[in-house]
Amino acid sequence: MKLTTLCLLISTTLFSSAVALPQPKAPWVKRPGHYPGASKGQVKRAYTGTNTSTCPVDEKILIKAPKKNIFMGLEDSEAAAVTAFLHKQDNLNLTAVENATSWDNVILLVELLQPNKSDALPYLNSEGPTPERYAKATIQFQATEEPYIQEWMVGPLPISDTSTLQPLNYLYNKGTGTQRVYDADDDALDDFMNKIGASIADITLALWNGTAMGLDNDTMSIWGIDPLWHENGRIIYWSGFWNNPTSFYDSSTLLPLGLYVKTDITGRDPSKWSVQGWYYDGEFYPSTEAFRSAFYSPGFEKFGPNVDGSWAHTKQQGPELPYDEMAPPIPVLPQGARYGVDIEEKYVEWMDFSFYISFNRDTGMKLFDVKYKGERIVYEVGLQEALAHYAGSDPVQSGTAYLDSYYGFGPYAFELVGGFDCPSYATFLNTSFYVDETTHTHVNSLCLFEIDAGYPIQRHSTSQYVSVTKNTIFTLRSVSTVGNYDYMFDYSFHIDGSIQISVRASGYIQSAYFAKNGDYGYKIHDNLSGSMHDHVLNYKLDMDIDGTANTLMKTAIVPSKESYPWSNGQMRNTMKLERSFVESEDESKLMWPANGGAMYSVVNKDSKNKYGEYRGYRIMPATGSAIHLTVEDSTNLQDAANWATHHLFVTKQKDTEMRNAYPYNSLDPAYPVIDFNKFFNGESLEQEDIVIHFNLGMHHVPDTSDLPNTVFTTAQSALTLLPQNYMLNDPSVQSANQVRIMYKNGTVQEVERYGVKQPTCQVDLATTSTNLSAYVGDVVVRKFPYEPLDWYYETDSIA
Ligand SMILES: *[C@@H]1O[C@H](CO)[C@@H](O)[C@H](O)[C@H]1NC(C)=O
Ligand SMILES: *[C@@H]1O[C@H](CO)[C@@H](O)[C@H](O)[C@H]1NC(C)=O
Ligand SMILES: *[C@@H]1O[C@H](CO)[C@@H](O)[C@H](O)[C@H]1NC(C)=O
Ligand SMILES: *[C@@H]1O[C@H](CO)[C@@H](O)[C@H](O)[C@H]1NC(C)=O
Ligand SMILES: *[C@@H]1O[C@H](CO)[C@@H](O)[C@H](O)[C@H]1NC(C)=O
Ligand SMILES: *[C@@H]1O[C@H](CO)[C@@H](O)[C@H](O)[C@H]1NC(C)=O
Ligand SMILES: *[C@@H]1O[C@H](CO)[C@@H](O)[C@H](O)[C@H]1NC(C)=O
Ligand SMILES: *[C@@H]1O[C@H](CO)[C@@H](O)[C@H](O)[C@H]1NC(C)=O
Ligand SMILES: *[C@@H]1O[C@H](CO)[C@@H](O)[C@H](O)[C@H]1NC(C)=O
Ligand SMILES: *[C@@H]1O[C@H](CO)[C@@H](O)[C@H](O)[C@H]1NC(C)=O
Ligand SMILES: [Cu+2]
Repeated sequence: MKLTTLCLLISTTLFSSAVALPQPKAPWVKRPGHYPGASKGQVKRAYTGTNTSTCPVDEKILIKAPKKNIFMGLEDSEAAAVTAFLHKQDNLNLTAVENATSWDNVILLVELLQPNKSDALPYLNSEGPTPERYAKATIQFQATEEPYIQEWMVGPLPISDTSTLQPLNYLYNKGTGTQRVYDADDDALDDFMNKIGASIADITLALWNGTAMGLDNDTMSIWGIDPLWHENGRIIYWSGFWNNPTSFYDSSTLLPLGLYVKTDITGRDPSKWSVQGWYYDGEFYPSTEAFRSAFYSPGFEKFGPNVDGSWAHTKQQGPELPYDEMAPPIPVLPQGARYGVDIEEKYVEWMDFSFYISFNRDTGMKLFDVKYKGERIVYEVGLQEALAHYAGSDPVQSGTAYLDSYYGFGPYAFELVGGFDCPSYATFLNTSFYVDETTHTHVNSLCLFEIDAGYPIQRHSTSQYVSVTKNTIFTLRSVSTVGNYDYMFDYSFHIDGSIQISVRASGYIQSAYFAKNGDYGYKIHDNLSGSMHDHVLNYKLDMDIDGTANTLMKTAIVPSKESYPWSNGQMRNTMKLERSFVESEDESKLMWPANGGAMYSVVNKDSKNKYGEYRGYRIMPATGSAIHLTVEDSTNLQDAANWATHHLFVTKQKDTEMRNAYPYNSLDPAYPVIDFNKFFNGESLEQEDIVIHFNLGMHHVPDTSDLPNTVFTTAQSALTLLPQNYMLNDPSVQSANQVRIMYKNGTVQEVERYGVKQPTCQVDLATTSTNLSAYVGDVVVRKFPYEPLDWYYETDSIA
């Protein structure tokens, strides 16, 4: 399918007539080598300037989506109408967020309720009506001794006399969309922790010449585990002392001090909260008095702090690299964008691919209705949850297992930096999310771009010819900075029909104090341990290969002993293929086999190619190492993240199993609102609408190279969807951006460019680079009361 729906071409460049100039000789510029004794370096400057016309680099192709994007999210006005509707419901007893205390009921979220596949698919196939629109509202009820979160369904939209408010339960296998909240009183908790800090100020001053007691001149902070522990019916919060950064650099997670306090914060009356003990250098002290008396006893060993400094700062430092004052290579679009975008509908077409983008608070971007050559291959693909499970000798590292959709990937998908995060010529799209009765818009927070892979997709040489095909990749990218970490999410499309789904992590590690932590991390700075942890990021992948009746096929590659009619009665040690199918949910929790010894693919058994093989898409672990959570039966997580136990899973698609994780599961891990294990009830998976749930991630054992920030090189993981017997050949042969050079006895006889001309126009790089002074951050619009014209700038971060 070409860009058939093309309706408008915008060009921002002017064309002038071409003038042929004499070709200058390539000059050589003499430069000194950087190292003593190095020979004089030479830089070759090549000019190919034969055409003074300006390249149409800014040309974009605007297209119109074939259908309205029913997955995109609520319009500002819809979210405002739903918010107002909720405030009118007396039984909800809501207080406007701006006036609410921790004892008032508040709206946490108003968002589009993702339509059921059973309604969306007929619509996409033009066999059914537009699904009715509903909003999902998340409300925190806290005007009570036992606060809880409850999910509601509001609709149909637009709000009218027929719109209703109903509890939203069908998505939640706990039975109801409700979750107890055990930390509603966060301001009171801050006060409580500050009092604890004050109670041992003599010790913090003696140890580190500072305090953590809520004063402006504090030099330390106290924070700790997530999720909270539920210990014999009590709510336990372990927290640690951390030095504060001394500049704007966000280095707080690199500055642990090695002192930890255990508190019981059960219930809503802070006067009943208590200190349960202290931990320092391998010793547990059951009370503040016990800790103080040990501290003032002779022989108490005191260790130094971790102190902020340039070692923790991401600025240029150290000797300059050779030639590094020069600009590195930059890509340009010599003839404008080669993809079409419907900006309103967030619909994209590139080469033979098309897809819709959706965006939500919990998990950021998702793709729907991904088609290749006009046929749907993916109904839905997107992140479900991201786990960072730590371990350590101290209770804070040991007790930490972040489930990041609690914080949300949407709210932290900040504006991307043109020329750094994405090529400056990328198409940037905005995203929006609802928080505190406002809609925040992150401008330029998704980017779409084509780029050369840096290596060809095909080549072959003989004594007569060489043929090589360019490898151009089309990528959709977003980055979410959830606290200390920056997750970069990519969906990359390739001209061989494959799609790569990847995640990379950078930003600050969460580190540990070094004392007694050698079994849990490398020592990476004066008093610092790198705190080992597993990142496990779960994705839902709902492929539809030639319809929804699909099966997961396994082609195992196994060693074997065989005798053949021609082997003269001898057994030969060899290998062979073993084909099988994942038959039911009783056998659908899967591991990638050792030595890459099996290929899994989604096939339709009713759809064979002309050679009798099933047409399908293979699911292949790509960059990095495919992992699952190392910790077995995690004490921190209990049943909150049962999707982390294996590499991949297959389940039968159900409207009631839209998402396999719930953002507030971590509030009560033993009683999760969505328990992924309950998806497995023995149902047949043969020729059913199946869903793959796969994990990306890495075992992260930070070393000195994680300072000041982790680099994407170490922390990345990907999975590739590859056509397998899907077409009758490799479709990249369709690309005209290949060359065949015929030669004989050292003489070129023919250069076949398949009609593609080498661009010769001029690019003024000054006009193509991003104006970084125009970076803006978040744009916020109030919903209650709705004030669309009175917007303002405000950027959130997890503090
Ligand atoms: C918050 O309270 C103030 C003072 O009572 C009131 O004027 C204002 O309207 C309230 N805000 C909202 C959004 O209800
Ligand atoms: C409604 O909420 C207020 C606090 O905003 C609380 O004082 C009151 O008791 C609540 N009413 C009911 C009926 O729960
Ligand atoms: C989606 O499907 C479920 C299960 O059949 C049903 O209970 C629910 O009402 C449907 N949701 C909408 C928005 O139609
Ligand atoms: C302790 O901190 C105070 C205030 O920040 C500072 O003036 C003083 O020099 C520090 N003392 C030492 C020994 O570092
Ligand atoms: C910090 O501020 C408090 C109260 O203003 C003061 O008593 C204390 O001396 C200050 N500490 C330092 C180290 O300056
Ligand atoms: C801890 O850090 C201090 C400086 O802050 C240093 O003097 C001390 O040697 C360090 N201790 C260890 C065990 O590295
Ligand atoms: C993104 O939002 C900004 C600010 O509201 C607006 O000016 C711009 O046109 C939007 N861009 C797109 C591609 O929608
Ligand atoms: C091959 O090229 C060389 C040098 O150009 C020439 O001398 C020779 O005759 C050529 N051989 C044939 C078979 O064309
Ligand atoms: C010069 O570049 C322009 C713009 O790309 C192109 O249209 C034109 O054909 C080029 N002229 C020559 C002589 O290559
Ligand atoms: C870059 O953006 C800033 C802020 O919007 C603006 O003031 C400036 O004129 C822009 N510079 C150029 C070269 O467009
Ligand atoms: Cu990490």
